[in-house]
Amino acid sequence: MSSSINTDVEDHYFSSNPPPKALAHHEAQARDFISQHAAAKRRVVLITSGGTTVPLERNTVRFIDNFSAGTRGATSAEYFLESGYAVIFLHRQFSLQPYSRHYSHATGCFLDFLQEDASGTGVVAADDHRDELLAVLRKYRAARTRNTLLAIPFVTITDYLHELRAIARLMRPLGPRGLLYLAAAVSDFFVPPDRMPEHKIQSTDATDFLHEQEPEPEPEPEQQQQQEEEEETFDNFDSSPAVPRSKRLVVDLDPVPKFLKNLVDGWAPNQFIVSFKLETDPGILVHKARYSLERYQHHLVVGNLLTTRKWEVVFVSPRRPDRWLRVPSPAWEGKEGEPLDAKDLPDGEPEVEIESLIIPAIEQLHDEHIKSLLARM
Ligand code: 9Z3
Repeated sequence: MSSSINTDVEDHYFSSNPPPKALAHHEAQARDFISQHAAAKRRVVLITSGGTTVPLERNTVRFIDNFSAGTRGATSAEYFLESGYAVIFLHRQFSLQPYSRHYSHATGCFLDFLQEDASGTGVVAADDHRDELLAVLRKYRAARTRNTLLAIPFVTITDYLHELRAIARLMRPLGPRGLLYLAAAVSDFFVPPDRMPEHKIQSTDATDFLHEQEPEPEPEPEQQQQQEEEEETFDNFDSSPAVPRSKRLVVDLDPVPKFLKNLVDGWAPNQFIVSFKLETDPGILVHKARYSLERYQHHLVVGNLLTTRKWEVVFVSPRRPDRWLRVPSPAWEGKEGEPLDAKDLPDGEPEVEIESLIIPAIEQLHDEHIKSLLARM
C-alpha cells in the first residue's frame, strides 16, 4: 500500500506556486548552519512548527488557518538542544519560539516579569521570576553562542512546502545524523494560483460598475419578482435558503499534493523522519497513524488528539507495538494502553512537559537508525 514518488506532481506544484521572497536567503543561512554542524559531526534536527495558512486572495486579507500555537515545536526544540542537537526551527511567523515561549504568550504581559532596580534607574527581573528567568536566559544564550538554533519563518502552505523541500535537500550531506520532526499543522486543501483573485474579495456589488460596460436595465416589476423568487429558492438544500448563492462566499479548494513520500525517498533519503498525526476522534487515531506510516514508509508517526495532546501521545513505528507516552498523574493509573478521556484530564497544564518524554524516546530511535545505516555503509 506504500505510495510512490510522483515527480510530475512535484514539478507542477513547485513551478506553479511561487516560492517565498526570502527563500534564497533562508537557504544560504541553512547551508552555513548545516555545514558548521556537519563538520562537528553534530546531529541536526529540522523541526516544523505552527500552522500553515491558505490565502484566499493574492493581496491577502482573508485566509484559512490550521490550528497550532507552536507549543509542540517550540518546546521540542528546547529538549533537542538540551540533548546536543543543532536545531533548524521552521516555524509559522509569530508563533511560539523556543525559550521566549515562556514569556511571550504568558498570561498578562511580559512586563510583569520585570521590576525597577533598587536605585530606581534601571530594570531587573521581578523577584518571583528571577530564578526561572535566569535558567531560561542561560540556555538561550548558550544556543546563541554556539549557533545551535536557526529560526526560519513561513506563513502560507506554499512558503512552508518550498522551505521544507529546500532545507531537507540541504540536509542530505548529514546522512543518518539528520532528523526531520514534522510537527507543523499543515493544510490539506488550498486555492491554486489560477483560481486566486488578485484583490480582496468583495462582499457588496458597490464596485460592479467598474467592470460593466453598460448598466443593466432595471427589470420589469414582474421580472424582478420572478428573479427574487428564483434567488430565494436557489440552492435551498441547506439550512439557509434565504441567502442566495450570489451573496455567499463559496470557497472551492483543491487538495494539497501529499509530498511525504517525495521527502522520504527524494529530498532527505537516509535521514530519520518523524511525522505527527493530529485527530479529534480517539477511535481512528492509531489506525490513521499506521496508515500514514505504511503509505510513506518513514520511521515514526507520533499520534496525538487535540484535547489530550499535552498529556499523551502514541508512537507508531514499523515492526514495533504501539507505544503510549503519558505524563505521570494519579488520574490514569490502571488505564494504560487506551487513549485518555478528555473529561478525565486534571485542570490546568501538566506539571511535566510531554516533550521531555518524547525527545529522549526519539533520540533513542535515532541512535538505532544511525547505527544500522552506518553499519550498512
Ligand atoms: C501535530 O499534531 C502537533 O502536535 C499539534 C501541536 C499541531 C497538535 P500546538 O502547536 O499543537 O502544541 O498547539 N502536528 C501535526 C498536524 C498535522 O497537520 N499532521 C498531518 C495530519 O494529521 C500530517 S503531517 O494529517
